[in-house]
Amino acid sequence: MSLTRKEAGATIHVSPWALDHSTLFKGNIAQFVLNSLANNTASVDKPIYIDALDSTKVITKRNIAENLKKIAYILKTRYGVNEGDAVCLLLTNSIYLPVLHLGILAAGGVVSPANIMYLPNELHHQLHLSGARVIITQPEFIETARQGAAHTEPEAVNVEHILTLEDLWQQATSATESLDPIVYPGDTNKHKHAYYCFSSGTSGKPKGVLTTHANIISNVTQQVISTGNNIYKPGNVFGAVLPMSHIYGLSTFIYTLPALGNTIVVFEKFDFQQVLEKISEHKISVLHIVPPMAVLFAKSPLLAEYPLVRKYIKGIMSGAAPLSKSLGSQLIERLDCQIWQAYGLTETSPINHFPTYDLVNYDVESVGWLMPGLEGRLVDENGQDVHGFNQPGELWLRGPNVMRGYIKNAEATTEVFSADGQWLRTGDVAVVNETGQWYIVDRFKELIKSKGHQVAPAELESVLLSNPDVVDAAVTGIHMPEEGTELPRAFVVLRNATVDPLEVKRWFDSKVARHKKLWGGLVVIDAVPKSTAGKIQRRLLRDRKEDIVHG
Ligand code: 4UV
Repeated sequence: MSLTRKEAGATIHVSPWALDHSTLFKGNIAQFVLNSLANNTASVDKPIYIDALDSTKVITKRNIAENLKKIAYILKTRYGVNEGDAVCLLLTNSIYLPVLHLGILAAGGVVSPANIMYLPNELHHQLHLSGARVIITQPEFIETARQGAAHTEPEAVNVEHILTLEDLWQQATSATESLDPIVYPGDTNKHKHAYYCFSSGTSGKPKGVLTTHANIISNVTQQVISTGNNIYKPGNVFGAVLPMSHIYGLSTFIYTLPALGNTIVVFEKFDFQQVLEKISEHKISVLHIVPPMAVLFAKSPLLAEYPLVRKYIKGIMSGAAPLSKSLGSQLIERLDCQIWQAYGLTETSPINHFPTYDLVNYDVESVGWLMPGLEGRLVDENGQDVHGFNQPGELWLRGPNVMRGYIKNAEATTEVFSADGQWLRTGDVAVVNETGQWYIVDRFKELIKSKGHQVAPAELESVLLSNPDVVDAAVTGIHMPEEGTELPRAFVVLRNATVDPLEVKRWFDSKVARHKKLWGGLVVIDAVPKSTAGKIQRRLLRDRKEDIVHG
């Protein structure tokens, strides 16, 4: 089967799987999940979510169906959440979070998940763009939520309710009334937003991604088709160690796995030893991880103390950043299980490549094959199409899971799409071989992936420049293969020689969330290298060898 065709002089790569667009569910994703659960042959009392630390706490198929409708009712009638209203979630993982998420969608609301590491000003940025009037959080983040809502820069926001998930859950479970998911007739779900995750795209500060119900229904369907009877099959027990506030955990644990009737053991956070302990207790067979977690599984001596991990774990899916061949091979040897990679973007709701097309010939360094209904194109730095196999180019994508654009940012939306508006420019450099397997080999865009989280250099630069002692600044990601991650490093021009760079670094680290701190250090330079157009030449910075200030 040929996986390429020509179109107006371009080589278009196509998926080996077919997607019949006419079969895509039209409507609300909450209804889609409910229908999928109902059609699943498992008993209504089957646990879908189990609390990793207390297996008496479970959410069954029946609980999801009943409680999401009650949550929708309470949100609409007591908190005024109507169609199109954003609700900000500042929450750690729990078995209740997915039901809340689906309840917001059932009410017609839009979920705006926030990173729990955010400082108030970072939360404010998200509240400002999403326009959320309700924040649902937990006791330890109430103060961050209050301060974020009270910020006035660049503009005041209008948050009317800050409440805890526990409070909402109690109200919902004692309610006698409920609300069926709002119906989106015809093709209208192509315009109805489901959630706003944040991404810096190809450049600039984090932007809210407009993901529609149709986008996410497409991507879940694409995953269901491509997984076939592999990986996402109900006999497996999945461990949710990734945050459900990031698109990877959100999409996998809130939509795809429950829709397929799988059981998910939910960890509040990733604690390596705890995960090792709980794998045998819950007989967890598949984990979704990011590469820094892969380093622990590949190298930590702790693993030897838990021999049952090797018995129970059958497969590990890695994503959100590159997993090197050597790390992948070490995992296979140490865990005696299958290792897969998938490739996704917030802008594509999220998965574009999946490894299940040919698991026998799948190469662990590859991200697999294009998902059903997706088309890819490779374009070089001069805007010329790349032809032939194993030739690098920027990956452009077209398909039903591609976002509509960024909230209140027409300029960035125009920039991230091709001139004809048809293709999303991913900013990633990829190659594809004769078998249709894809490899992500580099990144054109500015993004730094720090432990799986997005970090936008432009955001860190603007914080640095707000310090009067910093005359100019550039931030780039330093690749740390041993740690399976990139780390943000700042290059700064200081006001004069009396300014202490360590002070500047400490000041900076107090202004940003944990994952944005300068873990890669700070370097003092004479001038930031820029192109004639004034663009920072970040690639030139990576190899600078001046003294690095840590601490
Ligand atoms: O927008 P984002 O933070 O989105 C993600 C989503 C990842 C996944 C991966 C597997 C899944 O099953 C899933 O549901 C979601 O990371 O960041 C997008 C950028 O991250 C890099 C690449 O630069 C994207 O533009 N990236 C993501 N996956 C990979 C990757 C990968 N497997 N290999 C290399 N880079």
